[in-house]
Amino acid sequence: MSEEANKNQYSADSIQALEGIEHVRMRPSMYIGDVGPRGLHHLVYEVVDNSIDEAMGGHCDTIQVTINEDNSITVEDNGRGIPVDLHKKEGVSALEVVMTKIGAGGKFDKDSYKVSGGLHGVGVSVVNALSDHLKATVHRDGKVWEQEYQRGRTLYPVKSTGASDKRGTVVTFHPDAQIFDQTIEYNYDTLSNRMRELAYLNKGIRITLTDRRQKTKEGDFVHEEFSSQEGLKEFIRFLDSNREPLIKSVISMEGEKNDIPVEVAMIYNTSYTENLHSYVNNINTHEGGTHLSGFRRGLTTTLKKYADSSGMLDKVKFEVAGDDFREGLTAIVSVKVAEPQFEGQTKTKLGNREVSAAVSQAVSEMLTDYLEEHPDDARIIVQKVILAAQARHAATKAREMVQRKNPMSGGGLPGKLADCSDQDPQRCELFLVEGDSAGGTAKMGRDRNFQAILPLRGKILNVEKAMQHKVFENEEIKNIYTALGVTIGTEEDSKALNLEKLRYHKVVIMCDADVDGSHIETLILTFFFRYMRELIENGHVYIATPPLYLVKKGAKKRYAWGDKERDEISEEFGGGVAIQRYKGLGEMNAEQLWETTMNPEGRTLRRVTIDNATESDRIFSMLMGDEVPPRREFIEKNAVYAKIDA
Ligand code: 0RA
Repeated sequence: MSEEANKNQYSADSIQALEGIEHVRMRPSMYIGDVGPRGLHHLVYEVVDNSIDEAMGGHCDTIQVTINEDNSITVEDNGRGIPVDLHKKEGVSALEVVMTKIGAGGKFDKDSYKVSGGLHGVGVSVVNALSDHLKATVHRDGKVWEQEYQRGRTLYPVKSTGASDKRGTVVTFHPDAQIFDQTIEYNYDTLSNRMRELAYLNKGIRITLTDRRQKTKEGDFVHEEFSSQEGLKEFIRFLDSNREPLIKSVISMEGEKNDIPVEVAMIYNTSYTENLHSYVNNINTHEGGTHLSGFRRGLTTTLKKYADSSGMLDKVKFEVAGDDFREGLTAIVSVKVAEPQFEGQTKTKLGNREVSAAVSQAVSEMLTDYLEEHPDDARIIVQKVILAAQARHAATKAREMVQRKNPMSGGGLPGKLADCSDQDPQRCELFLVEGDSAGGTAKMGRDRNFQAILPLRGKILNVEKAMQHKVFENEEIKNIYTALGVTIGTEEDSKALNLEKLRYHKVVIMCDADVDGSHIETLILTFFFRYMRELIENGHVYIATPPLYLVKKGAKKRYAWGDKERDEISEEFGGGVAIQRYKGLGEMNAEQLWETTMNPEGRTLRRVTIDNATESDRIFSMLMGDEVPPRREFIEKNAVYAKIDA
């Protein structure tokens, strides 16, 4: 191509590219979900996914992720390097096309096996458009090539800057504060959890994470390395590290059915909770979908067939149903789908019909073999299933009690509930308050138009260690169901929560700001997590944050939520202040509680989110399980809050 033609072509295409970039910058949420912390971290996943693809194609084995001092991120791999030669159709370097053409990423490399890609699979050009600066460096064919960009626009054509004996791609980007106006600060734990997860999901790849903003006691940068030889098998052991296994080893399989790669790993433990995690193209499908229903079906039919033929069900008088096969089960299903259709509220539910049968068949084959080869384990599993069925029948009775007492079915509201007068759930708030005395203060301090109070007595039941029927028989828990107006069981799913008649759209947990309070808060959260997860997923659950101190000098008074704030106020007041430390809600009078914690004008409510269900599950099983030492350490670090968005 002559230089002139090249130029013309370049300008025509570059106009299109700019339109794409402008669109991304105008509507970033369409591409990355949101512009809060979630979207911010999504940028990293998007870039890492490209390297994962390269690794899955067998071209690289190491991906290094670095959080730099200025919150820019560097992702480096030792793959083939993004091609830098002329892209015939576009008339510029292929590197430039990948980096600037919105939508080019996925279609670029047709021949290679390409199924990964971020949640929206949008490609690195979107990251570029949303970064105030990005630099791409490619080591390829003995040379180093680079190009830099500002808000998605090239700063200069791709150039070679010297020789190189390496291979690979390095991308460094700095998120644009004009787009991410809440924060551009990366959270180490969030990235660490995701990199660990990716290492388990893609065995054999080494992923390192370095935080150049933080140093360890030894003076090194905070750093972790993740790699897994056994993949999902190891992931299961990690997830269940705080639970007691019921069978000796993790059951696992890996294969391809109807061109769909399927990987499954599972184990039974002695707990009563079902713990299923599913992934499509490395994306956690929180809302499940066809792969998960395929797994359930395969599991149920295979176990049922085995149980029937073994004669173990002969003397069982009650019906054994689907749910019973999953009590104490921890499982991961991971599939790769070429054109995934994501549905559901958060677009994390797989819709592709063909996947269901593929997973179901894979699970049946895997499990049939396992049961035949491990008759002892098979017996233990079937026994557990029978016990679960028995408990479920007891629970059904207890649950019917919960439902009968529901206000909509005429049973009346709990006596301890101080309800609000407004009838519109959208405006109404329910405060769950620890103890009768704080409950009394809250009743006096609230705005009774839209705020209701439900005092809970002392420590509520630890649902992590209780069988289902015990949970439904528990007074405090029954009160929560009744007050909220939610019922259990829909046509589709006997365990699903029915939120149609939810009476309050904000459910606020209000506990003392001390160790006991945080324990109670964790117990309540555990209950919501295990029994009312939809309530959390729909954004209805909040945590109140009462102040820790009252700083006073003469007529001046201010509340403080931390030591630093306390000292700052004290300094502002010129010293000589009186400081009151609030040990509990009960020490505040009604007016103070209103002012600081309940009044929508000045309070801080933290919405509880499940941004990582896998990690939340592990944490709840640790916090509430049998093993005391890790729990103590964890509560002391107060990291429960790490799972909660401000
Ligand atoms: C397409 C073709 C080739 C490499 C890549 C894509 C590639 C992309 C990324 C993104 C991050 N790291 C990457 N590494 C490689 C190379 C084709 C060839 O060399 O024949």
